[in-house]
Amino acid sequence: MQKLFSGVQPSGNLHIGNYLGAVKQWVTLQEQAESIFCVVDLHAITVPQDPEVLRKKTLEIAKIYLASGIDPTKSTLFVQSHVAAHSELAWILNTVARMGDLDKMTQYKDKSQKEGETTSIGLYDYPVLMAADILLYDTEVVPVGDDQLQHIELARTLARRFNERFGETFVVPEGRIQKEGARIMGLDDPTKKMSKSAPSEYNYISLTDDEATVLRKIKKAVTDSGTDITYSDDLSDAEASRPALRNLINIYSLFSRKTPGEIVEMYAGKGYGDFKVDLAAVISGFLTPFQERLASISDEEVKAILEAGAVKARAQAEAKMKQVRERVGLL
Ligand code: ATP
Ligand code: LTN
Repeated sequence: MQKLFSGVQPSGNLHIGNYLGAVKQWVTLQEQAESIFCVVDLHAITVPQDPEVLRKKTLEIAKIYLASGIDPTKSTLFVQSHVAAHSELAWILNTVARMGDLDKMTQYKDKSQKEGETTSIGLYDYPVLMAADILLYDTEVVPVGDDQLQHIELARTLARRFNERFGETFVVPEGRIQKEGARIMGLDDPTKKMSKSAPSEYNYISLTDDEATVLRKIKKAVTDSGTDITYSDDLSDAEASRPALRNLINIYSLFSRKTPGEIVEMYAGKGYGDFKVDLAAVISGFLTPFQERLASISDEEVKAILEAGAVKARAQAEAKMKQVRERVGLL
């Protein structure tokens, strides 16, 4: 079986972009691969977090994995900071990574622009920690949204460089992007990806939004000029491809299993109003039962699953670290 690893940060509210771009495909992939899903709390603290909120969010993300259909009898679920090897390997990989590698990272460039001089070293080093997450477990496939591809490229570079310098130690991993859902755009700005750190709540639909909130946000979502429902694959023509509507149709399609073509047909002769009310209903049709499952999982239950996951992960990670320490020459 192929080995798979992925993770989400316990920061902000998980939105439908995170679900459609990442977690949804994990549920299918866990049937075909030996899978590890991690709540990456050490990544979250690269920007300031309130300690109480961070603890709560960490449990919430794990519950979201479970409510989405991640099965702890098939996959390993754990919290990054519970396996110390992640930090240890990140340090060793820091001595293999180069400033030139990290200076190129667009996520760092974007995020550090906002914070200027106060940007943490952790934020700069974030991709090295991510490489450590992946390389510790001989990971072959890393399913993510397309914004993470550059980080996976770094993990590949570090694996190869380490192997060349110290002998074959790490598997060179591959990123895996799902075609649809790879990039859900912001509801208030279809030129940028939906993001949980967006300044306005009208940018995203959170997985915990109730029916009324979903309807309010969808009604407020920007649309392109024009009144009829069309969908074009020609992204080179901004006018024809109508990116705002295209994004809404994609969301509709992913939650309803109807193709964009079928959706366009359903709304022939109708306007944005009908379309938006139905879209909100389709989203809530997924979210309501999802939220019921989420509410039914107790803290105790999820903590026990995470503890068992950490025990499994620690054993694998420790075996790899033994090899790494020996290769590097640590006594
Ligand atoms: P932020 O935008 O605040 O940095 P985020 O929303 O990107 O956070 P992450 O924890 O960084 O959230 O990402 C979790 C997973 O969700 C990653 O695999 C990422 O690629 C995916 N993802 C994030 N945003 C989107 C999106 N708009 N569309 C599809 N996938 C997404
Ligand atoms: N940076 C990733 C989260 C992440 C991750 C990983 C994803 C941390 N470590 C290892 C896959 C594999 C993000 O989605 N923002």
